[in-house]
Amino acid sequence: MNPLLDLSPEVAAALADQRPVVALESTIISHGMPWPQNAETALAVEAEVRAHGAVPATVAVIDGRLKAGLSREQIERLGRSGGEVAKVSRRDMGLLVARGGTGATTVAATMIVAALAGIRVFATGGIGGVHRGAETSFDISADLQELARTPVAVVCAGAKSILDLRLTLEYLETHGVPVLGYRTRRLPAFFTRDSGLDLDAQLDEPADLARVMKAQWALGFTGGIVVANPIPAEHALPTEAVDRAIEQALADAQAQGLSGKAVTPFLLARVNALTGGVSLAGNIQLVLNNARLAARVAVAYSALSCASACDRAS
Ligand code: PSU
Ligand code: MN
Repeated sequence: MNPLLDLSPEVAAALADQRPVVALESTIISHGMPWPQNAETALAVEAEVRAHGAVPATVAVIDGRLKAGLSREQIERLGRSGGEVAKVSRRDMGLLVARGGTGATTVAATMIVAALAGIRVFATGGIGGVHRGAETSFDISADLQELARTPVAVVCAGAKSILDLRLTLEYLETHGVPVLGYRTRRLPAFFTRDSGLDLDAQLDEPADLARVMKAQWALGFTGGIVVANPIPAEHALPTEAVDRAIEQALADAQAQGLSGKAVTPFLLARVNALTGGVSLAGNIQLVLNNARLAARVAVAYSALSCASACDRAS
């Protein structure tokens, strides 16, 4: 075990017994949603994971320590601090640990901690990606590079179309990251079920997803997998309303001349503000939906791993 990493007792016990565990990120708490819905959602997501047979491990950096499994107080601290707490991706981790600081982990940093802990499944809302205009800004989320190198399956509702979703898929293809549609052949676009972009693979059962994970890592590949799980139809938002808010948010970001790690949190907050309660409700529902699927995938993956360990033993 990495000496910088602390597992909560519940997560440690589950991993020791090879029971299913699902990692959860914390930038979605600090930068993805407003207080108090952010902390309420994080706790509801943990409950959803438990209700479907897995142990939740919410990840953050607290006082210079990597944490897999947070207390309610720690989740509320991240929720209340909102955008004031550091947003931690791969390049920020060493610095924060050295300073003994506290921060919320992005998809990339959460994958790193999950892999250190031995957790193979991770649920979130949306991943980062290639930003629109990346050909001049070079703004490509470190989440994509992490997916290329770290062996964790990330269950998400695709990505928000604040990004260039077509280029995001191209980038993932170049880096050998499978994007598996759960009961869909199209990349979902977070608030909406269909970005119009085709995927190569549709898988209809958690066990099918677990078998791909197992095969991928049995091949010796070190990278991750994207599981794209569309927002439930009854919670999807009207495409036009989302598109309008996103165009406005992008224009506002450009007017402010933002760059670097500030871009995504600004766009997320702006889209939330422009679409109001409707998008927040959809956002909460899609995260719960991803937590549910991730728990089922973790259960199926544990069963497979146990079965093959038992094969070897006999
Ligand atoms: N997209 C969302 N909600 C989020 C994020 C992205 O719809 O909360 C967060 C995730 O933590 C993701 C991060 O890993 O933003 C990506 O930031 P950047 O684009 O700066 O890599
Ligand atoms: Mn960026």
